[in-house]
Amino acid sequence: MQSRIRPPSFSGRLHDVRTATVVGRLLGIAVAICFLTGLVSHLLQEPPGWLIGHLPTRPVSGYRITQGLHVISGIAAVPLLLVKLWTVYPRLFEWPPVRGVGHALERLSIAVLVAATILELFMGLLNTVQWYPWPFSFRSVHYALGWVIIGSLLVHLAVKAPQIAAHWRRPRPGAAPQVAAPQGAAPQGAATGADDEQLVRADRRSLLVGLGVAVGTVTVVTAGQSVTPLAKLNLLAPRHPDNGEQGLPVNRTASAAGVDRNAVRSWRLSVGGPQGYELTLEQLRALPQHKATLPIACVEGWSKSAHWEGVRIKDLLERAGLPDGARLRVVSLQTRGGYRVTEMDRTYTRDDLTLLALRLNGEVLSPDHGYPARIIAPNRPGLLQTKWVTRLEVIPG
Ligand SMILES: Nc1nc2c(c(=O)[nH]1)N[C@H]1C(S)=C(S)[C@@H](COP(=O)(O)O)O[C@H]1N2
Ligand SMILES: [Mo]
Repeated sequence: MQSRIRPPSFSGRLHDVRTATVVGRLLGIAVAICFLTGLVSHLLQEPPGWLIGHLPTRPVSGYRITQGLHVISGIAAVPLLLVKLWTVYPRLFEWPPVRGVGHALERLSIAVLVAATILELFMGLLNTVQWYPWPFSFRSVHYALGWVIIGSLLVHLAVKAPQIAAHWRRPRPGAAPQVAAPQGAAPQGAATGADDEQLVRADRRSLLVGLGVAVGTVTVVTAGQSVTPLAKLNLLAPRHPDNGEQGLPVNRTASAAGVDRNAVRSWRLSVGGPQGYELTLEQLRALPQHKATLPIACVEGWSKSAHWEGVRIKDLLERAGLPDGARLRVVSLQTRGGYRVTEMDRTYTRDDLTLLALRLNGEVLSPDHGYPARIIAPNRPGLLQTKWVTRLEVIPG
């Protein structure tokens, strides 16, 4: 019988502080990009009061870039996180597990950070394959977890500041690497002299090269869903921008949205305002038509540019007695599922490029792309590019 519990020992050379720091820094960059681009996405989709009336419509492909980066950095974070966790996992067996209040809080913050990051990446990945098995709102939970991650990451960085600072100082020649293994249990094979230090460096280099290859591979085989020149290499991403009728993927089909054929046949566009009115499709087609080349940039990671033609929202509102545009509620013929009704900021309704599009890439909109009429606006998340539009209501204020 052993008189005391012995922590397991770890023979790997790379459970050291330096490796953890180098990998952690790369992971930190991916997380920071993910967080900031996620924030942009959230603000565009659910603008707080102070932002209403100021949502930017330029650059026109801004959301395509930020959301593309969001999904790319999120996918790259998966191998980075796995390697980071492998580097530091011996610390799970630290003995004694708690050495005081400060230490307990530090461990708790890491537990929260790791759990939230794993959940966040997992949720995000499922979202890119359009799978929402959650009983809760994906977006609000994904957003809240983002703040949990950033908060616990800042605590973690503050605690680790001394080690991070040490990383930037060149080690004395022959100095032993600091080992992140359990207290009191020097890992077998831990480097002790200059030769061993050489070995650790060689090992670390191999690990980082392997990690670089892994990150590069997952990026290159998925980024093509938003980065057109990489489209041919887009082997693993769930969406291919070239698939889908009229040269554009379909997010939700007319039948999935419960768009009723009879409703389409008796379709009218109604526009609110001081001089609100209704138009038939023929009347709408008789109004001045404008062209715009704008992308659909889906929150799920794919994006594709297309040529659109239709009537300016600006012109429709002016005709209704709203020469300065208006904040709009856009109502579609959809009968089930999300995005049936969306809101549009005044900045979009005033913009020359915001169209009620009737044509896509030279053809009349197909039913699945929103026939008879849909919204297309610059720098706007795909899920707000409402299809099957039938009513534009003015939101007062
Ligand atoms: N009415 C309605 N409009 C909608 C949607 C929807 O589900 N219902 N999906 C949105 C989403 S999430 C995207 S990415 C774009 C995709 O447009 P597309 O299917 O024409 O490519 O349409 C948007 N417009
Ligand atoms: Mo979307």
